[in-house]
Amino acid sequence: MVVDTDVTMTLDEVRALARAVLTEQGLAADHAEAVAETMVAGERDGCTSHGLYRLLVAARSLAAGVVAPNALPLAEPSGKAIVRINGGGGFAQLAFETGKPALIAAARQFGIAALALNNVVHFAALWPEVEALAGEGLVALAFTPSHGWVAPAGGTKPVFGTNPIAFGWPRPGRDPFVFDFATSAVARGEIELHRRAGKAIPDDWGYDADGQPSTDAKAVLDGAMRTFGGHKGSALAAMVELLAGPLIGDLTSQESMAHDAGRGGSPLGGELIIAIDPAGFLGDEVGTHLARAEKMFAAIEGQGARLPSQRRYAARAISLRDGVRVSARLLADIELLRKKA
Ligand code: NDP
Ligand code: PYC
Repeated sequence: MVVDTDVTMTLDEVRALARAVLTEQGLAADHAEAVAETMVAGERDGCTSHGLYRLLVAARSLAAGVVAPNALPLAEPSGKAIVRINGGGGFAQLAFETGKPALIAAARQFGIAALALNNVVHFAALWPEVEALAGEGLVALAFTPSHGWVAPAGGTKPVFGTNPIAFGWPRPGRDPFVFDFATSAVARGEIELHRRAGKAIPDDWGYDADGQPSTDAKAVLDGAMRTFGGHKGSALAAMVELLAGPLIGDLTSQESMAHDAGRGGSPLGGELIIAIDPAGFLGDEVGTHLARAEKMFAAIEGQGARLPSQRRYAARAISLRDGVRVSARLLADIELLRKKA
C-alpha cells in the first residue's frame, strides 16, 4: 500500500513527467507539450485539481478514443473580429495556442475580438488563457461548457456542465487581476480528489441519484452537482452553455455527455474567449483609466480582503523557488498508468 505522503518535485520534473506520460499514452508531441504546460501551471499555482492529477483524466480520454491524439487545429480565417479554430477533436490547449496570436491581433485591430474553439476536448483550467491575454494588455473572458453533471437551481437532475467563467484584467507593472471558477458549487475535479482520498464532502455540493443532499463524493459524482449561489450560479451556468455552445455552433453539456456514450472521457465541445483592448475604448487615456482601476484594487486590499489570484501568485513564487509537493499516491497511480502503456 502506498502511504500518501507528499514528494517534492521541481517544475522541470513535473513538466518532464507530464510530457513523457502523455506521449506514452499516444498523444502527439505538440499536444503533449501544450497539455503538459497547463498541468505544470496547475501544480505551480497550487491548483492540484487541474495539475498532474489530470494525467489520469487525459489518459482515460485517450484510452477511450474520446480525443483525437494527432488532431491538427485548423484556423478558419474570417478577416473579421471573429477567429475560429476547429480543434479536430483534439485537446483544447493546442487549439488555444494556435488561435491566440490571431485573437490578440484582431483585438488590437478592432478593439474587441472573439476566439471560438470548436470540436475540442476540454479538461483544463481557464486561468492560464485569460492570464496570458491580460499579460498582453488585454481584458479577457473565457467560457466553456463540460458534461451534463450539474442540476439547475430548484432541480436535482443534471443539465449543465461545471461551466467555468474566467476573467483577466491587465495591471501595468503587476500580475494581472484574474479569477476563474466553475459555476457549480465546486469543480468536479475537487469532488474526484475527495473520492480518491476517501473524504466526505460538504452536504451542499450535490445530490445523490435519488435527489437527496449527500456527503458521499461518489454518490454525488453519480448523482448531480449543485450550482454555486442558487439561482444566480444556475443562470450563469446557462449563459456559459449558450455562449460556448449554440452561439458558436457547438455542443451543450448534455449533448457532450450523450456523445461520450458512457466512455468516461473529458467533455467535447467549444470554448469562447473574448479579448478587449482597453485602447479601443480609451485611446490615449488608457493609462489614466487603468490607474483608476488600481484604486479599486487598493480599496479591496486596503481592508484586508484579498484579490482573486493572490493565493495563486503567492503559491507560484514558492513553487518557483522550492518546487512543488505532489501526492505519493497520485505518483504511484501515474506509474501504474505508465506500466500499462
Ligand atoms: P475555486 O472556487 O477554488 O476558486 C476560484 C477563484 O476564486 C480563483 O480565481 C480564486 O483565486 C478565487 N478565490 C477563492 N477564494 C477567494 C477569496 N477568499 N478571496 C478572493 N478570491 C478567491 O474554483 P473552482 O473550484 O470553481 O474551479 C477550479 C478550476 O477548475 C478553475 O480553474 C476552472 O477553470 C476549472 N474548471 C474547468 C472546467 C472545464 O470544463 N475545463 C470545468 C470546471 C472547472 P485563487 O486561485 O488565488 O485562490
Ligand atoms: O473540474 O469540473 C471540473 C472539470 C470539468 C472539466 C474539466 N474540469
